[in-house]
Amino acid sequence: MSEYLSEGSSIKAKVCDITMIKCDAIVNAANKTLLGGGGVDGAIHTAAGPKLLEECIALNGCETGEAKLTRGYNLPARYIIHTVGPIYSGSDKDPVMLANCYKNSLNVAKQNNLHSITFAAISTGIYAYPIDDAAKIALNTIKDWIVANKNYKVEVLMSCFDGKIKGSYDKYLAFL
Ligand code: AR6
Repeated sequence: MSEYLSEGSSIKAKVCDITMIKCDAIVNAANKTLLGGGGVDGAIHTAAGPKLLEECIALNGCETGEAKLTRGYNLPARYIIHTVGPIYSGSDKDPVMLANCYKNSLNVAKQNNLHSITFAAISTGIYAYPIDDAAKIALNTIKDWIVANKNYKVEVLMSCFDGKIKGSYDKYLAFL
């Protein structure tokens, strides 16, 4: 398995269902309402239970590229970081917005002293971001964050729903 290691922090990719992962926080690919939806967002709400929606309602939505924290409720993960990816349009703003999702999610993790973080592949499903481009942006952004936050250790897992997604991550992990 390819893995990036730097002074106690790490990034790796695994085929798994993110709702089954025990860690400090999983990162959800939400929408601006934060009120649930399809894809991984729907799976997380179903697995976490109805109290998650109650907490999400009180958050009053989330802008694209930003990130907000809730408890994990019935999930094995303690917390959920909800971020909103860009709807892929091919514009110059897409990569910036997608990078902001990863950066701001890690900032929220650090602010809350969370060290093991599992990311869904933000925007690569319903929001149609090409997986290869999204994987490259995700990994470079996370690596840059790790380097810029050297004295804060994080163990990052990229949750891949299938082997094709893992293949994209592994390809770029080898070159970080
Ligand atoms: N575990 C891990 N990854 C998953 C799971 C799972 N259980 N289920 C899906 N994926 P998507 P988006 C992968 O569509 O593109 C929602 O309706 C999936 O294969 O969930 O950011 C929201 O409410 C894909 O690689 O999120 C928004 O309206 C990745 O998760 C919209 O979809 C993200 O796919 C967000 O679209």
